[in-house]
Amino acid sequence: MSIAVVRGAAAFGARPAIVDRAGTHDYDALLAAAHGVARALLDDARDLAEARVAFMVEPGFDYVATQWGIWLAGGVAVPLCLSHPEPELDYVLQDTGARLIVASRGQVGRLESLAQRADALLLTAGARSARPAPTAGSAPLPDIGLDRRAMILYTSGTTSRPKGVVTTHGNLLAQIDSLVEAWEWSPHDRILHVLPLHHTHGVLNALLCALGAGASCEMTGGFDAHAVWRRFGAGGITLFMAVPTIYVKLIQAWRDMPRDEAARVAAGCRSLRLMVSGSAALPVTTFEAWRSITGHTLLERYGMTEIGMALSNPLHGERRPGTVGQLLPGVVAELRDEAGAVAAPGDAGEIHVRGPGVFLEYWQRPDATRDAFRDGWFGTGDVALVENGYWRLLGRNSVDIIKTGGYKVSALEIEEALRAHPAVRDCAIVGIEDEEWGERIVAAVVGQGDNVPDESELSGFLASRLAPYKLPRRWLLVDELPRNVMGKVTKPDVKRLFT
Ligand code: MLC
Ligand code: AMP
Repeated sequence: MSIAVVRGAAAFGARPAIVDRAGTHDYDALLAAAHGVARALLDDARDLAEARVAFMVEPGFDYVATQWGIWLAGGVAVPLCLSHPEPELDYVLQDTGARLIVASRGQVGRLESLAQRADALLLTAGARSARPAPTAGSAPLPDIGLDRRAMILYTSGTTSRPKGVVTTHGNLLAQIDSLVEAWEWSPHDRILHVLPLHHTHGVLNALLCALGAGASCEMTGGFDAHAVWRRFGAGGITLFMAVPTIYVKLIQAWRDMPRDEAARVAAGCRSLRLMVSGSAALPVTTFEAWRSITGHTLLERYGMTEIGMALSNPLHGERRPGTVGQLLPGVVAELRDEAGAVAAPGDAGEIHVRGPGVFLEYWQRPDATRDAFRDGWFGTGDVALVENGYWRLLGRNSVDIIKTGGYKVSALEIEEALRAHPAVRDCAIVGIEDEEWGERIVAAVVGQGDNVPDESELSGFLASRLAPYKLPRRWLLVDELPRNVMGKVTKPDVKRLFT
């Protein structure tokens, strides 16, 4: 899909594709707008030939028209995060070398100086969507093979700066096909989409699967607990996907509602056929509370930007809380011990994955790409075991990766940013367990000389450099960081400072 989604869309013609604040848009309108975007991007060129095109557009029709337009023109789509401060956006623009940027009217102002610095052409989204569909006389759009690069999503990891995960059209097609089959997507589905559109959960699972199946995707803004409940209450939604934090927030909001309203919105959930949780561990208490409120048994699944989705509880059959089910169609995975040998049945090991959905490379990081694979198998860094046929995640093998609100954050990236503050001699960032956020980011800081860092000063300093979801939520000033005999900071001891 990817480009295959775009090619397949003509068959869905007048069916509703996107519902956003401006109204309902059918597949024909989406295709016409995407062609307009492609022509504008191509200008006189025949093929963007995998040029990276960064775009910053709010969820809705223009976002999708831009994404599809980039693909039709032969470009690589690089969605920018709406909440990123300038330095993070600048990093992505520099790293991808994007010379074309598309921004919605509301975002153009933020991107002007960045585009200048990147020597990139800045186009306005939406302005082009009113253009007529291609006429018979216009040059044909390029023919895009499935082995071509399609998208770069930035993901934090064990390096201090985020890496660009490159997927081909073929990778995306495999990832989408797998989920459309497993979760039985159909043109009769209508998903309520509340996730950010710079990560795989929102882009692939919720948006592209819907459009690949000819279903409708409602995107009327980001996440707002009351708006979601109101929408459930109005009926007509068949699918919902979210991270555990969203379910926790929905449960909190539901408990605070007047009882008659609570009963009404919960009853509205009857129109849904599937509610999915993923991106972080779903607490069993949340699984149970959700079932008692809505009657729905959440389907928990496991995936990663680099591989798409790999494991899922069944659509039909028992969904076992605390597990991520079984292998999805087309996915091959095995558990390996620390020495790289396949783990004995019943033993824990690191999940290794292969298959057509596995990404191509980290953008311009051949060493990182090489290190991530062992004999063609991608090492996820997640440790699991198989228990009575169901896979159970046990944790990650890096303490420097934090999952907060479903976002993956690198402790090393925050530490590096914080050490640039003149009042900080040293620091350690860890994630501590949290009912609402999964993990909450906290910081232990050693001051420089007589300079005692002030918490709000440090927060402000980081906020101008890092995304809001990467900011520490608690601060502790310490004389020294706990270290082992080798002098290395011991993160488990840092965590204990906060309990
Ligand atoms: C925000 N806040 C946090 C926080 N994020 N506090 C602690 N920890 C965090 N991580 C605080 C803010 O400072 C603010 O506080 C208040 O919460 C509301 O902020 P917000 O930004 O308005 O929050 P909200 O919109 O409610 O965001 C929560 C969320 C969001 C869950 C909707 O985090 C989100 O969209 N998460 C999804 C991420 C995602 O898509 N991950 C998928 C990655 S792909 P105050 O005091 O100002 O009120 C992947 C692969 C796979 O993982 O398997 O899917
Ligand atoms: P990302 O790099 O943002 O794509 O996040 C991928 C990571 O999210 C995986 O490596 C896991 O650590 C985590 N993850 C995804 N789904 C689940 C789940 N159901 N339970 C626990 N962790 C999950």
